[in-house]
Formats: sequence, structure tokens, C-alpha cells
Amino acid sequence: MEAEIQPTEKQRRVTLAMNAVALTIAGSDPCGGAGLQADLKTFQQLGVYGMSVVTLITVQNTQAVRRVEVLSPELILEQLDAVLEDIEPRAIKIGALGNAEVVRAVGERLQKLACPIVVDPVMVSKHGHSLVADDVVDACKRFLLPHATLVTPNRFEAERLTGLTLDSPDQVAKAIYLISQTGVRHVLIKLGNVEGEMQHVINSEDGNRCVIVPSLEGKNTHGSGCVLAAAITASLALGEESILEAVEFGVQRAFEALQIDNELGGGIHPAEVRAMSRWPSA
Ligand code: PXL
Repeated sequence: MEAEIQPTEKQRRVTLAMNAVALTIAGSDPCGGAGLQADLKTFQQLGVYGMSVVTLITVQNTQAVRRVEVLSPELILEQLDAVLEDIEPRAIKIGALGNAEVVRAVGERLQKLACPIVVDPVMVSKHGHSLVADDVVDACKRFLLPHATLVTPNRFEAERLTGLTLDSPDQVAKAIYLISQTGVRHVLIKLGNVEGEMQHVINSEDGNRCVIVPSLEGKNTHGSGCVLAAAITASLALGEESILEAVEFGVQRAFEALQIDNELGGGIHPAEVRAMSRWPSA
């Protein structure tokens, strides 16, 4: 009798990845560094089949955003319904939604879904520039966060969501608590550079934890927030059940994407997703 051939560990993990499907609901960045393009590249690099619902079109390059055109809520929901009635995502990432009407429409549609939902609340750039009106912040708290598994604000977005100034660990803990009062299960605050380290604080299953990587002074951070949230979403789509593990995976992979400067464009160079170690690793 022939011996039964057992799949190798790598083959088993590749098969698992075949079932890993993630959806991003996000804006288009034609230069490919941020938005849904960054999300899809990250999913692909990490062995996850990617789908995308477009919410808005930006006209931008690495130097400047020249125009933003938000699609109608009807058109966005039509895309979402078409995808969801056909292919079930194992995790969803939400990026830029553009206006309060779209936030409400998408939030209400996602209410019934059981898969993990990661919200990158694109509201204030990591340099402190406001990207949306106040009613978007309110709509996010009312209609989107109650249905989300994880929200990933940067320091400025956490301040805008809470009205606090995040100038001490106590204030960070208070902000996490206040944001979690919206109903979102986990809050990951990206504090940015604190004394030479990139600090990320999350209320995980094990209580508040700080995930740290060394700070890099590179000029290649365009899309870094998108890439981080997309890598976390990919981990969840691959079946990770611990939010802390998914966040640690995402922070590490995003850090890898910042280690190589591809020197594309004359402005802020794109985070380099091809520098991320692939999943599954050899
Ligand atoms: O990284 C925030 C972001 C999200 N979505 C789109 C963007 C950007 C930043 O440039 O262009 C479409």
C-alpha cells in the first residue's frame, strides 16, 4: 500500500491562505502609495485575496492632494452589496469615507456582518492637518464605531474623537476608554515618535499594551497608516483570533515597509509594501 502523502506545513498554510479574503472600503490614490491601492498590495503581499469598494477618488501624487471627489452613497452601497452577495470576506478594512452621509450608509450596512471590521478613521493627517468636517467625526462615533472590531486613530485623530490632549499615559488610557464607549471593541492609538520609539497603545484581551518599534526618520511614510491597518486586517483574514497578535503582526510588517525607501516621486515617498516579509514565510 502506498504511503499517504501528508501536506507540508507550508502547503497547509498556503491552503489556509487561499480561503483568506479581505475587503477594503476606501478611497483611490492614483500614485499607489495610500488608500485602496496600498490596501490591496498589502493583502496580496500577505497572501490574502483582496477586494475593494471605492468610496472617493483623489487626484494626488506624492507631493500634494489636488482634488477629492466623493462617490454617492448609492453607488458605494451598490458596489458593497454586489461584492457581499457573492464573496464573503473574512475581514473588512475601512479607510477614507469622505462625508457623514457615506459614513452613516456604510456603517448601517455593516451592522449585520459577523466578520472583524478594522476602521482607519482617516480624519487628521499624521502631520496634524484636518481632512474632514466635524460632522464626519460625529457620524463615525454614532454609526460606524459601534460595529467595528478595531479602530486605529493616530494621536490627532484620537484627540479629535475625544476632545482630550494626549500628553500623558493617563490621557492616552482615558482616550482609549472614551473611544471604546462608542461600542468599538478595541482601540489602537498610534502615538507616533515618543523618545525615539514608535509607540502604539491598544486595549487588548490582556489589558492595555504598548507595541513598540524603533523610530525611522525616513521620507517614505506616504500610506503608512493604510498599510498598518491593512496588514492587521490581513492577519485577521488569515484567521488570527487574538487582536494583540494581529496588531503586533501589523506593526512589524508596516515597520518592514518603512525600512526601504523606494525614492519614488518628488514628495513623501510611498511606504514600500514589497519590503514586507511575505506570508506564509518560507
Ligand atoms: O493615509 C490616509 C489616506 C487614505 N486614503 C486615501 C489617501 C490617504 C492619504 O493620502 O489618499 C485615498
